Amino acid sequence: MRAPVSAYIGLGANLGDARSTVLQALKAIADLDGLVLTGQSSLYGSAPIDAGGDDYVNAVAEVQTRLSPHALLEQLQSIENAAGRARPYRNAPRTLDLDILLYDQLVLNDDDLVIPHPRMRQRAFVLRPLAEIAPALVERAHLQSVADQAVWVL
Ligand code: PH2
Ligand code: MG
Ligand code: MG
Repeated sequence: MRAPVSAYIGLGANLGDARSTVLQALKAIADLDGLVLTGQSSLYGSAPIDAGGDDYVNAVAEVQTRLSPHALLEQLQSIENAAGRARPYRNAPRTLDLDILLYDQLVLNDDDLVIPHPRMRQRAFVLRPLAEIAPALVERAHLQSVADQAVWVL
């Protein structure tokens, strides 16, 4: 079996009771086989970026996992689907979005999975919660470059 590695998951929701969906998703992640939830950020409110709809609730989780990146993605998608996730168009308001941000030191460019998450360094709603739980992984210059994006601790 593969040795456990650290991975970081971005959580987001802006449809329905977003705060409770994100909290439930953190529990569902913790309950997955093949990983241990080792950290979770505060919940953050954020204005939608490149998207419409209501303000988002965002958070970042840290896991130690033996799942492969694709196996982890599959588990996260099943949690999204259980939360009623629909995909009518790109960046549509969503009941739950779970994105793999980082997986150990891996750089992956598959059709269905790109790691590190390609837009994470331009998004304060990822960098702020990630910096809360893993400050060494977030460069000050990146945080400064997204300082104009509205993100607040809930
Ligand atoms: N997710 C997006 C697009 N825009 N904006 C905020 N504030 N939070 C998100 O989680 C988010 C977004 C696509 O996944
Ligand atoms: Mg996303
Ligand atoms: Mg996604």
